[in-house]
Amino acid sequence: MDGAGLPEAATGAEAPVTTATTCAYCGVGCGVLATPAADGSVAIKGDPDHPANLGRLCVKGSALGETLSTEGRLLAPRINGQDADWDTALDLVADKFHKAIDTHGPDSVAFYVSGQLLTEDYYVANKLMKGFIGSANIDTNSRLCMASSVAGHKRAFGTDTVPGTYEDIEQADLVVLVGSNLAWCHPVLYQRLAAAKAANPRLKVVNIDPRRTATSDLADLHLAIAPGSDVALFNALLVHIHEMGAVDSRFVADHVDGFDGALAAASSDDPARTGLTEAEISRFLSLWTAREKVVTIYSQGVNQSSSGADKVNAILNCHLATGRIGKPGMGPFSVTGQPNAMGGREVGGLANMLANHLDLENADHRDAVQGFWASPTMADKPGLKAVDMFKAVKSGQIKALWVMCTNPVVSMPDADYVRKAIAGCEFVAVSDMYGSTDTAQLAHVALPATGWGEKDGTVTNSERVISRQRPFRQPPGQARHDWAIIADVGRRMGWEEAFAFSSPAEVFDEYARLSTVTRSFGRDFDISGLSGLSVTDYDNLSPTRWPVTSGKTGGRFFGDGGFFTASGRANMLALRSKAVAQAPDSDLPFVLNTGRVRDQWHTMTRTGQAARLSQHTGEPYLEIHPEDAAKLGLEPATLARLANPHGSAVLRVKHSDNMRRGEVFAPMHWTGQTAVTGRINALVAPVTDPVSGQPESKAATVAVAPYAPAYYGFAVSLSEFHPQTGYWARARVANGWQAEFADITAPEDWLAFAQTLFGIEGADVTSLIDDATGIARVALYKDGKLVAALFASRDPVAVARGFVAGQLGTCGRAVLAGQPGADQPDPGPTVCACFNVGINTILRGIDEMGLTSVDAIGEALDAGTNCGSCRPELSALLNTRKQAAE
Ligand SMILES: Nc1nc2c(c(=O)[nH]1)N[C@H]1C(S)=C(S)[C@@H](COP(=O)(O)OP(=O)(O)OC[C@H]3O[C@@H](n4cnc5c(=O)[nH]c(N)nc54)[C@H](O)[C@@H]3O)O[C@H]1N2
Ligand SMILES: Nc1nc2c(c(=O)[nH]1)N[C@H]1C(S)=C(S)[C@@H](COP(=O)(O)OP(=O)(O)OC[C@H]3O[C@@H](n4cnc5c(=O)[nH]c(N)nc54)[C@H](O)[C@@H]3O)O[C@H]1N2
Ligand code: SF4
Ligand SMILES: [Mo]
Repeated sequence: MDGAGLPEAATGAEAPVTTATTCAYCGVGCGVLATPAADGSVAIKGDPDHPANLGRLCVKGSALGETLSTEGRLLAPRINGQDADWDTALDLVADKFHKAIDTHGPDSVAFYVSGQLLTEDYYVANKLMKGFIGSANIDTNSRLCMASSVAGHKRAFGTDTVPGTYEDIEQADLVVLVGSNLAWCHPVLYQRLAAAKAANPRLKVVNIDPRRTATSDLADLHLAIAPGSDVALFNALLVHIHEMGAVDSRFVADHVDGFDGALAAASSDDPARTGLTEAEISRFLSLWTAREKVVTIYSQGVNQSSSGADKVNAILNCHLATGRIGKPGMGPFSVTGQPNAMGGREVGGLANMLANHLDLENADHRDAVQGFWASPTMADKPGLKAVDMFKAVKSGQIKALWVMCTNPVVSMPDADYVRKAIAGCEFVAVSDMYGSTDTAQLAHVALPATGWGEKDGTVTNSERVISRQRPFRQPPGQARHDWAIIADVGRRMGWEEAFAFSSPAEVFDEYARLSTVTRSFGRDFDISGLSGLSVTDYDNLSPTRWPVTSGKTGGRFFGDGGFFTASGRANMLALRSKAVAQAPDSDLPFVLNTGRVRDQWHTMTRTGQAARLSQHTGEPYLEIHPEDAAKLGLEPATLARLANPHGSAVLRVKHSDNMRRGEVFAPMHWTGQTAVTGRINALVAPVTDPVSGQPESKAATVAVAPYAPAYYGFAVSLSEFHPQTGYWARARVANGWQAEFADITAPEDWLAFAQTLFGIEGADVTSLIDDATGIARVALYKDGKLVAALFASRDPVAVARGFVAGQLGTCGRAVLAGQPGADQPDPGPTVCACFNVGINTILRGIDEMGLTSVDAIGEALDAGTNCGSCRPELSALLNTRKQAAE
């Protein structure tokens, strides 16, 4: 293949062709209709026929077409930073793995993979490591995400089974959201829930989260629980269920073990641990027992905890005791994060699992899979889990590491340690779409992978629905599919036949046929009915819920028992809440909670490209209660420095009475590329749940202090620029780039600073610099157009960001004012990213146009009428104004 091959923008340029595919982002798994146009742009719509979304999309999904630029894409393999051909690169990978295995054994190598791989990619990676290399050192970022739910499910049900479907959420009379910010993280499910609530006045929503979030807005009851104490709350619920006679004795007698022990342990727990008042707790308990149809949705506030698996089982205990599981409108519901988090669990992507929900520790299961694979060897013990894997990389035990489709230098806890570990490893291969991620930069061999829109395969969403991701454009340069890269390495390592796959359909067929072999074990995961699909059938596969056998397709699990333990009975576990693993003390007095923002996806390699998605939150921040902030002398919009023995960060201060005192929150998205001091995982200790090995990403302990810069700055430019200051954060704007920055010493010469910052030669410069007040404003013009501008002051820069960025490429004569003229009111920071409606516009609409509902705002200003992701914020703005008026 030709290294200089230029990406083709789209296939089928003559007549627009619409491809039905699945969203690249969250585990809701929405169907997307993509229509490439002749100019290379791609129109995106929700697929009305997909059961997950029925035509809806959130803001990230609807912006997918804006993230398809080939800028920054890896277009050819790279060896030590130099372009190479595929043969040389893959020979090198195969050779390094081979040598390590020959000299040090199979456990000296490792794969660290991802819930964003397609099922076909994941299947081939797992087969190569477990069946041919003969080690189980393959772990995935799902360890950071779903491992506690997997462990909880297995302990209770015998398998990792999600019993219900999305329709249960709509049919319920009570939906309890535990550690889930559904409004921002599973927005289409949130919209389905909001619509169900509007249609059914009996439906109540409880939200259990230490923070008040956009999701709390829909809740009839928000419980600001003490971090980590969920087990105590669900134990109190189990006791209450018993006291109120709400136990389903029949279901328990027929299908459940461990009831008495679980109740005894629950009775000895202390609900005061939750930090909630008795009245709050009893409101929750009575809602639960007054309604039969209860769905409990839980996510990372449950999983990412040193008691994550226990939290999961404490929730499952209550559903098992009441038999409220696997029936319409009832059940525990672990929502998955990544588009194929569920598929990865099915193929056995975790270090302690085997393919098809079989057990690595079970010799019969191993033999069956080995026989099917006709493989020379088989891993017979669990491999290293993510945190231990990177420890083994650091200690030198792992000699060759292959990272695929994940960015651990940013997303792993103790991220600075992980960066050092990878940098010091003898051999590192990284497969990614982009070459400059914090992790790919450390690779000896960087392998260009295809991305969404190019990839071809299947994913499974939170409700067990398998959907196709279909390609609608040519891969750029020499990018190849992940399954093909892995299979090619397998062949080069000597396993020609086992990795002779030539299409994703062939991989999928082998995977489905594995079910026909293993179904004798009677596990939940069985897709034998999908074996033998022709290539056309595979291409046309419509969304299908597993199991798929000759006798059964889809449905729920466990409504009539039928658990997958040896006895066929579910287990209730005896649990007691534990003290948090990381208790704050006088040196590290704050609990640091971390999570997501509405419009960014993880390490922002894709969402960071869409200017529209950066308008909602363009900079990393620290949410802190105003009283805590006042004690520390942290004014809004100043900067705070966080530190603990693992690392440090500098973040913009955001006062918020949504926070409990003593707790702070920061988003997880920023990286060495977007805000070097915003990499929050530098501060997250590698503390894990002892059962699941999942890191406690939600409860680090930190010290917080003002970061007192000599100046604050804000700049925009048509061309990309990287501030080299103590603090900076970059984001895209419609026409170029913006950056916030600050430093502890001020430049002596602002014009020279602007010159270095922007690197633009021969511009006409207009400036306004006052050394006495510390105010500096510099604008650069070329051919009569504004190409860059800089604003600095001793206090946080008070200019209208949107206005300044909007001046780029125009004559921009008024830019130095930093504000639009009186005739053009400043819309303020974006709330609705679809129609670019700012907060000031919305507040003016409420105050001056008398808009009193979210729908009225939509009618007057369009805000919230497309994807609906901002509707919770619109409603919060209405509430603020209502409260102010009272
Ligand atoms: N916009 C956006 N959406 C996404 C993603 C994204 O990057 N961006 N990522 C996807 C992925 S992979 C995932 S895993 C999901 C995650 O989806 P969520 O789990 O909903 O998101 P998080 O923000 O990580 O955390 C959820 C909440 O847990 C709360 N929490 C913290 N500690 C506790 C506790 O001890 N108890 C309780 N009850 N709550 C606690 C936090 O305050 C937070 O509001 O989102 C998916 N969707
Ligand atoms: N502090 C803190 N840390 C967290 C979390 C938290 O809540 N708090 N959440 C954790 C959770 S739940 C998750 S899921 C992780 C996510 O963390 P990561 O997986 O590290 O985040 P992503 O940015 O999604 O990384 C995906 C990478 O794969 C690349 N990529 C995209 N598509 C493809 C493809 O098809 N093939 C290949 N080879 N590469 C591709 C992208 O460019 C990107 O570099 O973060 C975890 N870390
Ligand atoms: S809710 Fe949004 S991010 Fe999640 S799958 Fe649907 S469109 Fe994609
Ligand atoms: Mo996740």
